[in-house]
Amino acid sequence: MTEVDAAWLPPQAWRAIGSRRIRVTGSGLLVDTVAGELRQACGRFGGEVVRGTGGEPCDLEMSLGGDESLGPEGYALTGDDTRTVLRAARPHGLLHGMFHLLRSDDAPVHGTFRPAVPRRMLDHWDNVDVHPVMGQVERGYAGGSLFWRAGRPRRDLARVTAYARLLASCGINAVALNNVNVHATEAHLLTDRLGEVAELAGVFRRYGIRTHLSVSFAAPVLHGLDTADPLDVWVRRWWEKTTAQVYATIPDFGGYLVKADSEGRPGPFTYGRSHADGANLLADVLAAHGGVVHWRAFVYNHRQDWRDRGVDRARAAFDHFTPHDGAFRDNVVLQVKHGPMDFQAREPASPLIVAMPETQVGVEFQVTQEYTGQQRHVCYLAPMWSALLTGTHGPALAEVAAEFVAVANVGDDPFWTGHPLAQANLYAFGRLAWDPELDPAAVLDEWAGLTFPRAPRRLFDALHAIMDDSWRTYERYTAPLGVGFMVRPGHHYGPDVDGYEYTPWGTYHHADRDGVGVDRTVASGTGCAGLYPKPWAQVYESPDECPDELALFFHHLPYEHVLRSGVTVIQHIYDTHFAGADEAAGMRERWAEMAGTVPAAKFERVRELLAEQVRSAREWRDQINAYFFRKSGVPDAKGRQIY
Ligand code: GCV
Repeated sequence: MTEVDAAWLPPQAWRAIGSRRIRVTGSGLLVDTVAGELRQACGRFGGEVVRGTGGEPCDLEMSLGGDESLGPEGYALTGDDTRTVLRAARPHGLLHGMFHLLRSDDAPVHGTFRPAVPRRMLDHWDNVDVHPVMGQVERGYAGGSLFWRAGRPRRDLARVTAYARLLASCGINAVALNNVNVHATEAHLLTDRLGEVAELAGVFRRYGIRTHLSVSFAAPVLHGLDTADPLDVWVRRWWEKTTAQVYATIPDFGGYLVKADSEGRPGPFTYGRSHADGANLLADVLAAHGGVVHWRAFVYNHRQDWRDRGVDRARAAFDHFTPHDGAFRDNVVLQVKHGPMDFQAREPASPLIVAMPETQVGVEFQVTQEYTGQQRHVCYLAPMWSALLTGTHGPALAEVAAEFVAVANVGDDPFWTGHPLAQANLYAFGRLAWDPELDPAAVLDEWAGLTFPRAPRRLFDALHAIMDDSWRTYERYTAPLGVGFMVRPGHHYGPDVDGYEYTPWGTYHHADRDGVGVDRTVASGTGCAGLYPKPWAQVYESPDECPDELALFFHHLPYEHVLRSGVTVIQHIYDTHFAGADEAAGMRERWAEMAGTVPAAKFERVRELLAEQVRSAREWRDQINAYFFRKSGVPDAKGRQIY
């Protein structure tokens, strides 16, 4: 069996902390986890762990009893070159503090640290059975599930433990185990297969991570009732009884995640009920046990007529949910994808996120790279998330989000994420969810420092050169100016400009001989621009003020329209596609120079995948350029080859 990669927690990353004399005081499961981790590190690097108070002072003191204002997960670090003191009000704070010391590699740290939001969650789209189209993990690009294989639990608890440890170290504290598309077999996880969930929850618990489950809104019907109507008394009783059993088995169970009335999933619309009715039923039932319901807002018409330009998928979630602001219980988290469409490489923020002041809103990101290279392309996503969180081209999502959620990118691949460099996206999601103000390049430094301890400086320089701007590189060679999609329907890999143009999915670019883009203005289009608060509604409405990055998301523009950059739309398309493909080739060259600086298997995997990225980027370049040259008839001002 191939050895599993240690990702960002290799033994060497523990060298500094493992050579200290450490006192750990306090008790409880998480304190034991901390002490256990430290004992292992000290066993390797010559340090020592002492438990309890009294005795000789230690050079690292970890204790409970810190200021209550630190909250359930915060911690305070003080000390000098010789002695460090870590205090927390609760054991979870000690766990986070320990990992902080690890990533700061023994440099003195001072300060108090608390997460920006109380829940930082990963959603797994893992199936129990292998789905005939979607496989073991829906939109998974890293092999099979860590939890199930071909209908049975894997019970590789050592691997799940290593995973839980990785997640805890970057600040994740909740996971949903199974796909939001809950099929027949998976519906049993809530009932007669609950034991499998309990086993996994036991592992995650040791790292301060609560376990949640995706459930089907039609679960009562799947288990014998003739309705799932949220206002039906028997339906409520069914959920009460089922949920009581869940908590009897898993006392710290997190709650339910629901995709309802979305892409064919069952939901309250079947019974003429609202999404507030549906979510509140589950919320009430869970509230009795301290649980929450994550209710997804990804509700749109996936059977629309492409001829009808009045229907706009980008408005759908806003139109469905804003009338219900204030109607959801306090333990409902409305989980909204970061953009109004579907995890494209470039979208504006979803207008819904900033339009629900009376609702707990969770922002959903996609760490799995469905539309961003499928873990065959290097695409470091932290700069994209950071821009959305801090509001580079729109409202700052971090200012309104009650929590952050992301779709996981791991599998049973020896490198966890298929592409070894995609590990950085998982790490970065956790870190930005903890602190959305972090600089993505600094997060990359942390990840690289932990992953490649004591590697030569030139490796870190190369990783920055390859990864820092890789999201923009990916954007350059794929769909231009925020128009989105242009991928192969179904699997979503590689270019197919018109692949979705005449389909019912609501994902169009409207290119014709004169121009391209979707008119979402209030003046002449779908009105989506007007759903944003000031100043963004006006900014997006005006083709002259709209950021170039979103120009074709909000406007149908003539090819000769001059962008804010001073370049025409058509020339921008040519220039960025030539540049993006060249940049991908540059990444491959830079990595080739790194032979010998990283373990051979990791080097080789990245080398192979970069070859595929270069091939794919060229294909994107040539198909997009050829398509728009043929549509517009406008030649490239620089006379480069277009087919
Ligand atoms: C889990 C997109 C993906 C689907 C996914 C869906 C969702 O449409 O292609 O695979 O389903 O989003 O987020 O529910």
